[in-house]
Amino acid sequence: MTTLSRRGFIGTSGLVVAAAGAVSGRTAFAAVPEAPTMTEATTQAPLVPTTGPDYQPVATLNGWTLPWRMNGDWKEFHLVAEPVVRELAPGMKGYLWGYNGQSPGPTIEAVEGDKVRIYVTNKLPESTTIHWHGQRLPNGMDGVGGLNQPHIPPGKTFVYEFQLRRSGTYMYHPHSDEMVQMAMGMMGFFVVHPKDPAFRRVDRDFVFLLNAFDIEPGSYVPRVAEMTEFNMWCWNSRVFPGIDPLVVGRNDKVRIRFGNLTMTNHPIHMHGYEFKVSCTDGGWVDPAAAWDEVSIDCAVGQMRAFDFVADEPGDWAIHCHKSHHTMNAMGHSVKNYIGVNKKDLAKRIAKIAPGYMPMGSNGMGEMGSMEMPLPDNTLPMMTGFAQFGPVEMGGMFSVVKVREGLARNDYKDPGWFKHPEGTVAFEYKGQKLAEAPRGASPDSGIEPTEWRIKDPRKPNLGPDGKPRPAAKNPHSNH
Ligand SMILES: [Cu+2]
Repeated sequence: MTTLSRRGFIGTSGLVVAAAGAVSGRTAFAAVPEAPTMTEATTQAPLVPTTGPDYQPVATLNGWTLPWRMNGDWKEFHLVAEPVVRELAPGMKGYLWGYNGQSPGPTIEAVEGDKVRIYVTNKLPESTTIHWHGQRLPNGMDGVGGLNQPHIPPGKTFVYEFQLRRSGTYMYHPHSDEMVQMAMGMMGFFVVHPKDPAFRRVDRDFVFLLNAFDIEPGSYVPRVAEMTEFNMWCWNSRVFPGIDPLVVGRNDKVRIRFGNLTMTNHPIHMHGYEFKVSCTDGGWVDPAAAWDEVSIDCAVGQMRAFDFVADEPGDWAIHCHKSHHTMNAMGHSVKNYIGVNKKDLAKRIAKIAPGYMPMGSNGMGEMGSMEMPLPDNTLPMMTGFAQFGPVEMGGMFSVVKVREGLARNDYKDPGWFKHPEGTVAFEYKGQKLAEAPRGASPDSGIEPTEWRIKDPRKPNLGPDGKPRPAAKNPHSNH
C-alpha cells in the first residue's frame, strides 16, 4: 500500500502531485516515490503525522512540508532540483533555482530513529548534490561532490540513505557549484522530531531560512557572484510585506527556528518577550545553560531555535536588527540630505526635469508612504501598511500575532490586533506646551514632512478606520 501522508493539506490549494496514478490503482510500488510540487508561495498547513510517533509538525513560513511514503521501514522522499519562479512579495518574482517548484525547497520532517531514503533528481542545467547540514550519517551520504560522491549530472537521480540518529534542527543545500546554487536559492529545512513526543514539545513550531539575493531592479535573475551588496534580504525567499505573520494562540508554547545561508550574520530580534535558545544545529541546549535574550545573532551557516510562552497578546514585530536588512531594493549611494534645504535647487532642476522631487531633507520616512514610479519587477525600499499607517520596512521583517482563543493548528491571519482601550500611545492634546529652554538648534528653514498615506492596494484609512481626506500632492511643489 502506498500511503502518502498529506492529511494536513486538506483545504490548501497549492499541492500538485504529478503522478496521481502512483497513489491509487497500483498494488506494487512505483520504483521511485512521486515528487509533489508546490505552486503557492504562501504558508501551507503543517503536515500532521498519520503514521509513526506523534509530534507537533512545523509551520514553514511561506513554505510547505514534503509528503513522504513508507516503504517497509524506510521513509521515502523525492526532491527535484530545478529552476523555479518564486514570488518574493506581490509585485516581484525571481527566476531562481530550488526544489519541487519553490525556493527554498520543502521542509523535510521525520522522527529520531527513522530510516530515510531521499531520492534527488537533477533537472538543473548543471551537476548538483545535497549536503545534509548537521546530520550524523555515513561519510558517503554527506553530499560533498567529488569528496563523498560523484556529482549528480543533469537528468540523473541519486539516492541518499541514512538513519536519523539525533532529533533537532537541520537544513539541506547543494555542495556542488555551491556559490552559484545557494545564490540562486537552493536550500531547505530539515527537522527531526524527538522519538519521545513529550520531549521539549511546543504548541507552535515555525521554521525559515535566512537567504539573500542581488536582483537588479527590473531584472529577474540574481547576480550570483555578489558577496556584500545584496538588495533582497529574505526569509524563505520572501521579503516584507510578502512574509506571512507567525500566528500563535495566547499562552501557547512557541518555538521559532531559523538557519542562515546568506553571506553575513543576522541578529534576529523579537519584540514583546524574552526567549531562550533551545536548539542549535549542533543539538538541544540544556535548559540550565540557556539565558534570556531578546535578540539572537545567527552567524553564516548556523541555525538557532528559541522558545517562549506567548502570554502577551498583540502584534509583535520580529526582524533582523541590521537596519539595512529590513529594506528592499535601495541604492547604497544615497546621500544624506538631512538638514539640506533643496527647495530653491528643486525649482531650478524642475525647469529642465519636470516632476523632479527632492528627497531626504527630513529623513527618508516619507518614502514609506509615497507611491513612487518603480521599474517593473522590483519592490520599494520601505513599504507595507498596518492599521496605523505605513510600516516603512522591507526585507527581513514580519509580525508575531498573538491572539486569544485560536484553535490548535489554526494559522489563519487574524488581522490587526484590537488594542484594549487606553493602551495605545496617543497624541498630547492638553494645555499648550511652554517653549522649553534649550540651546539653539540649527534652522534649515525646512518645513516638516507633509503626512500622506497612499497604498494602491488598500483603501486610504486613518487610525479611526475611516477614509482619510485626499492629501495635497507633494509632487506639485515645483
Ligand atoms: Cu540581517
